[in-house]
Amino acid sequence: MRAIIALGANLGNPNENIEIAIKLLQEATDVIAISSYYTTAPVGGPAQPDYVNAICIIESDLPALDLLSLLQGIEKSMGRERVVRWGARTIDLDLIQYGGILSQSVELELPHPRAHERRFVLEPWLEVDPDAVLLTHGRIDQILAQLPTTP
Ligand code: A4P
Ligand code: MG
Repeated sequence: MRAIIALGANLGNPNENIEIAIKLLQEATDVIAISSYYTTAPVGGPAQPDYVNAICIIESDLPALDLLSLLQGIEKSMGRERVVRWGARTIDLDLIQYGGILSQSVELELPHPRAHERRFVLEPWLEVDPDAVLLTHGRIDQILAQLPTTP
């Protein structure tokens, strides 16, 4: 199944952190597309540096919770500490969508519940898949066209 992974970083060397996370993903899974890196203004949380965001599309047969654990393992190995919700981070790996899975548990919500309102997710995703559809909200080119320009 195809999984959409959103990467974000705004501490240390964000570009390098995204690059390392993608390398680790490539070692563990089948990465089939990588977007450009986007510099984005922080959304929510306390005052914090700008982010670098990107999207990877991977192909995986793992059960969804195992894929989430894999992403969290990469975060952990890169020294991510969870301190403040929506606060600055060395690396964040979110599972945006995985095949046709709909999940509403706290541990794993699929599709990601905030993806539809986030330019920093939708723009890089559109770049690597112009026909992408967010299961809960429809075509992402149309969602993006309706979003306000400042996130
Ligand atoms: N979880 C549930 N569903 C998922 C999912 N689909 N993918 C649970 C990943 N995790 C999921 O995540 C908290 C819990 O969410 C996990 O234990 C997992 O079981 P976290 O990564 O520990 O915490 P977080 O990332 O601080 O919280 P959250 O709610 O994921 O934050 P967001 O919504 O990802 O926002 N601005 C810009 N410009 N760019 C960014 O990348 N990122 C955030 C983080 C805020 N502002 C940003 C950016
Ligand atoms: Mg997260």
